[in-house]
Amino acid sequence: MKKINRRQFITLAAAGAGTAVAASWMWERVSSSQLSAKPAIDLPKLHKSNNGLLEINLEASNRAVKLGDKQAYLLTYNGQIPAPRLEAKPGDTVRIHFTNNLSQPTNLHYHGLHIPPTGKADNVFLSIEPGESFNYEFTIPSNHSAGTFWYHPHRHGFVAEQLFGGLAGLLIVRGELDEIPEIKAAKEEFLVLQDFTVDGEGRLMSSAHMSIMTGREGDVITINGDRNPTFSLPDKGMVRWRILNASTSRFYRLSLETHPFYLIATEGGALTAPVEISELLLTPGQRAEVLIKADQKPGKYRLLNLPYNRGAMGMGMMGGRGMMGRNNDTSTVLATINYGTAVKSASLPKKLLKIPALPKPKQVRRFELNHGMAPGMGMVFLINSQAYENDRIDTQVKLNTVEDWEIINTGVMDHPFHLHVNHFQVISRNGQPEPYPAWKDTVLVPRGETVRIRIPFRDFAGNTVYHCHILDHEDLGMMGTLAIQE
Ligand SMILES: [Cu+2]
Repeated sequence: MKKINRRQFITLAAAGAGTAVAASWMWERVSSSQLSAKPAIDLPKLHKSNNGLLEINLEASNRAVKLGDKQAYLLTYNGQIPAPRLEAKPGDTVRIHFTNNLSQPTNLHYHGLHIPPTGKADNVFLSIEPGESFNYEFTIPSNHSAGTFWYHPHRHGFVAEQLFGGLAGLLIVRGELDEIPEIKAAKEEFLVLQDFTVDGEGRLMSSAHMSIMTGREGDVITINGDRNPTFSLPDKGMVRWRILNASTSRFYRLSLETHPFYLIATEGGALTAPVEISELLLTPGQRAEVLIKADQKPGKYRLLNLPYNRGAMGMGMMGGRGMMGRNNDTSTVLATINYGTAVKSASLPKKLLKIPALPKPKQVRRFELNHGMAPGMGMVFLINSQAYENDRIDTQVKLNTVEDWEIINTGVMDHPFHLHVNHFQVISRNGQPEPYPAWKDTVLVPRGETVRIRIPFRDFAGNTVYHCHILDHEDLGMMGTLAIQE
């Protein structure tokens, strides 16, 4: 990884101090009388499938929770931040008895799962009203990839607000990747990255105060609901981190002091071989699995979030609070790594799993991402000059075909493009071939750039969506309906 130079160190130290001051000011005014209000429910944090069935009750509600070492009132699944982790295997049935005790309509999206977009499965067109229940049920295909998937609300118009309230949890599919000996031997950790903005009483800030156009970012970053948690690494051993960016809009550019990451899986599952990287950029919605070798001096190392500029609306164009660019020029410390007791030296796997090349398709479609003004609506975010409408089919494809989609960002901000139901491979960025194959469900399309992806539409017909995973942009129109036809 890159060495941090002296100037960056000073910036880092200053940023750390500033964050601490702001955070203590923000958290101080939580009164003790609120601590007993609506206690969090004490339910398991992990639910595993048993005899081919994963069955749970899941309740979305506003709860008092511990966020870092303070009290906050967030939107939760089963009273937990992050939501309980679900684990299943290919071939398992998943049954979720879902109750909406929020004050808004909601639903569940099973992000990254290759399951039907219809009925009681990954159906984002459902609207579950306040007080209503719905029984989700689907089967994970027996040939489904192992990987780090997740669940979160996807009721159009409320997605950003509900994610920002905390509604997100991991959904792990265990399979072939987990059986590779070197990976099996590694210590496994799950990192759910979220950011929050709450007022002095620990209550969520209303969206009116948020930078909706740029995409709201919280002042407090948490990993698994903690601020700057410590992870232990077995000395000379290896750790496997499974990282989810569950933030509404924030990008994370992760770097671990003096340690490279060995990337072994992206959103759709395993790579063909580990890829050494010094930094890991994760946009909202993206996941990555990395191995870290604890092969240096025992001690403490910091996991840093390096600056990243994802673009912003100009002041002249928008004006007002919250329309400004983000303060993205400083690094922050997200976690601390501590070497533990010595174990025997671990080695990296040489090979992972196969990724077949997809046939070059005849059908190439173009999707232009941009924004504009709509009469009566103000700023809207557009795909091919259109804002999302729920009764319009934007794209029709045939089941069991492969297509190339060329996604062109002509706007002033970066947009992570997400497709439901089917994984895809990135073919090229600005005409440059992708260096290694990978299965993905979310790809960053930086401003001014063009990304070509290749998608096999397999197994499931029905309507679903593609959209920007800066969820404020999605709610403000940057989504389209895809009809997959038999
Ligand atoms: Cu966007």
